[in-house]
Amino acid sequence: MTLDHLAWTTAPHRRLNPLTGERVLVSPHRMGRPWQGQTEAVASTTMPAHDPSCYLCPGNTRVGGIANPNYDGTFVFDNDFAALLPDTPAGGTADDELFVAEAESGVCRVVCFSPRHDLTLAGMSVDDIRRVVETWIGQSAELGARDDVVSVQIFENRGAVMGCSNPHPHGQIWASRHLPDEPAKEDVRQRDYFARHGRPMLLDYVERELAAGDRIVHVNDRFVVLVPFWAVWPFEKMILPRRSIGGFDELEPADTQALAEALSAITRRYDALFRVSFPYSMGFHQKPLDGKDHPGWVMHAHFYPPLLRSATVKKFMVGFEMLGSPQRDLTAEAAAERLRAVSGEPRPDAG
Ligand code: H2U
Ligand code: ZN
Repeated sequence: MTLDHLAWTTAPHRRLNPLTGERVLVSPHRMGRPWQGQTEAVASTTMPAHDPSCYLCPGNTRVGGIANPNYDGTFVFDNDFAALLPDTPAGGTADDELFVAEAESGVCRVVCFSPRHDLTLAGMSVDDIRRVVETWIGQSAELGARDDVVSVQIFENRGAVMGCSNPHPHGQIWASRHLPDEPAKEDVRQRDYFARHGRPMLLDYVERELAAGDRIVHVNDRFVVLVPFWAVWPFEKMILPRRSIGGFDELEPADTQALAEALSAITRRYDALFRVSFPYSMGFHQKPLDGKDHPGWVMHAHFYPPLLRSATVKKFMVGFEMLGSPQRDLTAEAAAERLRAVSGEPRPDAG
């Protein structure tokens, strides 16, 4: 039996995330109340282009005593407080199924997106964002070539509400010996789908979404920005390629440019939604970098923003969500509609 479109826009239901096997409870009947769409004024602090107390600005000294160069594009350095260390001795518990631990090793880096302290991806030009993508490509290639690295996890935490300690535009890279749990789940599910259909899951998914249209937020000739059918966070989005690209090493120059354009559009729409510099955690999932073929893998970005109704009302994952499964009232389709309705143009105050 199929759940018709009308039912899933009005009646409580569960949606499956085919990438992870996890479900989200959707309760659209609770959205009966009219949409408020508040855009209360949030004190906007003007930031200097260079902050002498910022450890990421060019020429400044970091906590460990090392000075940043006077960089003028992107700048990458080894995290001074790395969560993973390259020289961890191998080992682990051998035969106790209740106390399982194994050594983990890796490399953690920080990527400054711009020398400008007061910019964000949304405020940067597409060409400058393209340089960030090129930096990710280079880092993924360099770290992925190591024998002791299988996973290169590229991500950005934005905004104090996401625990980001510094407004200077930057992201992180954690490269590790083992595939972490999220990409590991996606690996199993994409592998299984490919074995059964002979096509990558996410390529089929993108084609079906483009045909349906109601969860699409932005499209260019190489990438699609959408609110996934199984979105958990109110305004969760994904960037998906329109052809089979497994990882950063497979991006052609035109893909790089188009990915930068998609990143610009996604972040600008976020900022426009509640007229605030929108907080989120974002990151890319790509194939394991173990030198093997992963034909079922399609690289993609996830954007997980915590805001629910306004610049200050955030979603909490508590109660049933902690103990049962995540839940949302606003459907993915309604979220996509709101994101389409706002402009992807720069904010007037963007740098
Ligand atoms: P956030 O993206 O969560 O704000 O983290 C910034 C990173 O920068 C954080 O991982 C690192 C922290 O360890 N850092 C340095 O490597 N050197 C410094 O001087 C301060 C912060
Ligand atoms: Zn700075």
